[in-house]
Amino acid sequence: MTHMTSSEAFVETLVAHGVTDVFGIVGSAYMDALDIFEPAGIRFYSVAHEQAAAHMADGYSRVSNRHGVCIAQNGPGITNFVTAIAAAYWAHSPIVMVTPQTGSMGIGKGGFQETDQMPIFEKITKYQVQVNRFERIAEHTHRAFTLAMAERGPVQINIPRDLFYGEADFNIQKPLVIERSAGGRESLDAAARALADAKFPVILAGGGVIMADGSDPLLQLAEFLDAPVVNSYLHNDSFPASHRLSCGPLGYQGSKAAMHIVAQADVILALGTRLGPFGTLPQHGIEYWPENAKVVQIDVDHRMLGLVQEVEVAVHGDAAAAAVEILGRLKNMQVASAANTEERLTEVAKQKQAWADELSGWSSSDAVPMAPRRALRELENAMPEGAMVTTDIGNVCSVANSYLTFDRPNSMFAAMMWGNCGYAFPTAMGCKVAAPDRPAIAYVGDGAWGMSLAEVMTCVRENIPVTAVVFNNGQWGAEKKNQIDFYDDRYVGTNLDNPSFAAVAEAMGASGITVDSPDQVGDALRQATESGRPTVLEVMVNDELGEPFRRDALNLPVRLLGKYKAYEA
Ligand SMILES: Cc1ncc(C[n+]2csc(CCOP(=O)(O)OP(=O)(O)O)c2C)c(N)n1
Ligand SMILES: [Mg+2]
Repeated sequence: MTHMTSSEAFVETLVAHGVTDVFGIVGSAYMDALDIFEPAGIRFYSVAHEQAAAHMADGYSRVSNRHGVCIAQNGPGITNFVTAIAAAYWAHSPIVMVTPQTGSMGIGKGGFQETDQMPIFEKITKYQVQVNRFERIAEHTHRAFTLAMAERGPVQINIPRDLFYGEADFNIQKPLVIERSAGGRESLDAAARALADAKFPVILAGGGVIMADGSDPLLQLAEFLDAPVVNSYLHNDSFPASHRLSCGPLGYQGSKAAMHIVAQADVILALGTRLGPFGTLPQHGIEYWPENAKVVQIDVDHRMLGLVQEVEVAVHGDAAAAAVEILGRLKNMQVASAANTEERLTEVAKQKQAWADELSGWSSSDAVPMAPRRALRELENAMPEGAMVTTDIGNVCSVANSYLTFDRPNSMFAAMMWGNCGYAFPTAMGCKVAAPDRPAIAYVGDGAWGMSLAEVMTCVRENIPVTAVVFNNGQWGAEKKNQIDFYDDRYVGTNLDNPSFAAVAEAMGASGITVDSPDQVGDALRQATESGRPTVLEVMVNDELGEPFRRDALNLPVRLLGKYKAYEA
């Protein structure tokens, strides 16, 4: 026990948990703690909007597997976090969100900047705690850090602002690391049995593989079985793309090779994935999910087991540890698929080649301004070594899924199932802070860029050299596609009239580059990522749009009232 103030105890707990970077906007509610961040070895990154601070914490934690921390002023500063915390929840990011609150003597009186800050985050956090006495600030903060990592998601520590003041004897605990197990013995046995008996096993590698640092065990298991590996939706970095067994991602704008291969599986090992409903929807007109295949699902969160798909075997375990255990068992078993390895590998190679050829055919337009697919192909070809790519929500960003290939984990950071426009740029900023030696590149549509561009100022001020690739097609394209397909080309709110985003970037003190022809793209990307400066690379593309997100979820309009009759399909 050491005698200190509660602000000191709070900051010392951050230090004990290895915190070196915190994202937020200054506020009087926590200024007493903020004042000693610097001598504590903590850098405070001041952003333009609190949503960006939480996205930065998200990117930071996703790339580094460390906690991301964000903080803001009570009331409006905290409510500005909501969208980003929801995104982090679905990305399983261990974020500690510190939410100073109205002072404890004023709570409930409707004073300044007061709202009940706990219910707002109830459904998008793994754990919430309100500090009830200043003497408990270190204990509660420690608990929040522990559970953010153990349950893999955002947690909230709510601190009435007066509780940053006070003196007491505090115990600053060191981090409690809770080891994950491989799963129960019987379910691991059953998993190995199912894989040993499989004639065409396919591994579906999810985000859990990356979070568990399981690349190596997965590789060994896949190679032992010679089993093709497909990535779960938006986790294109869960298995090395250049590997002979890699087939690419399932889901929206994914790889046809992956789909045709998974369709042939009699056993699917779903490793570290909840098998989200969005990731197995039909694509490219292919109903690829093999309804009769046995599914062996491994997830560290038991609530995800069997949630979306009926599964034959459910293993409640860590993806890496479970892969090791299963491989150990398989080595002592008769493996049925060993009898047809050559056939299976030939089929995998054939499907991969067919998809590569088809995609190249789709990506060969010489149009100026560019066809989006050509732009995406040029970017893919020029992608720098070790790049971290974040992707936003929009038509071009979604089509990018076919053109994002990685050989190392922790390289792709999509908006995942929250699907919010405005995710990619601040998330890339957080990635860059966590991994300054790797290029950070955000793919963003021009509509979504309007939500993001204020943070270019943050990049300049805080020296965060991120490259934003802005696909300028003059439209909120993904939604316009729905108006084209379902609403007879009635464009309401989907056309954009943009300024020069490169010029806007220059005015903010960053670099701005505009390209409109395919031969300029590679050089521009290299220039941007090698410059060491925050850069907005504005890519002028034509208005071509890929298949919509949710054709399955829209109906043709029916109008019953006479005055709306002309608005029928
Ligand atoms: C915060 C938020 N608002 C609205 C939407 C609905 N939405 C999905 S895609 C999209 C259009 C994106 O347009 P743009 O960023 O220009 O990319 P494009 O589709 O043109 O490639 C919109 C508005 C969303 N996903 N998130
Ligand atoms: Mg657009």
